[in-house]
Amino acid sequence: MIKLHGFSASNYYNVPKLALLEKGIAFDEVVSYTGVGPKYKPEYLDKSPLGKVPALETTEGFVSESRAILEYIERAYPQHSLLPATPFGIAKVQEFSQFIELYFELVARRLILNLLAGTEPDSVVLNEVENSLNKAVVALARLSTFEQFAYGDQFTLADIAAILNLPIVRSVGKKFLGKDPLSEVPGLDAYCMRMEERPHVKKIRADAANDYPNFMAHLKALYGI
Ligand SMILES: N[C@@H](CCC(=O)N[C@@H](CS)C(=O)NCC(=O)O)C(=O)O
Repeated sequence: MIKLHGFSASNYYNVPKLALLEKGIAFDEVVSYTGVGPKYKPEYLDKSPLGKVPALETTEGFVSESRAILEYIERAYPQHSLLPATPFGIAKVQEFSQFIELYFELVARRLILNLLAGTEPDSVVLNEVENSLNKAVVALARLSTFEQFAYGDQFTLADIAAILNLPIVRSVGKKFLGKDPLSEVPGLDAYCMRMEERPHVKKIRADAANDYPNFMAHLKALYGI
């Protein structure tokens, strides 16, 4: 059986985890936190060269990088496809997913350490994050109306990208920018609430909440934060 290495409080780990759940593929979970190095799981670097979470263990070997893992899962297990049927539809889903990751997740992530450690961000970084998020918010409304799904009329990888990567943007916005920038995107709040009703999304959230104290204890033990 395939094994997913990582931890449930990680949004990146949850990307392939939600895909596997939605597709009905059996898998085992192997807990591995971040901070791999001499003091913690040095052998994990053989699974994921930068020590990042997630990594997927297959019968042929390990695959790291959530995007590559999704590609493997879709091709190895075509049932309950999470991609549209046409090349154009597939490209649009990938476009949306990449947009969310590059212009929202990776931008908000610049403040994740401040969020976790409860420290004040550097004002230059904060300003850059705010400007980038404001631009991305305007652009997101051009990519999707969020009337039903993020793209098209079926649940796809675009929804997985949105559901799992946008909460960090809301958290960073509320904590450091004095507002939730995403609530300015027409239809997005209602869409997110609908997605939270999906049974597998509820499981992802419950697993994340259960794992959070363990993840924080791990960070404290390893880095003292
Ligand atoms: N590009 C990677 C990013 C994964 C990532 O950044 N994961 C975080 C956990 S949410 C991590 O492992 N961080 C530890 C580190 O960057 O050293 C992917 O898509 O899988």
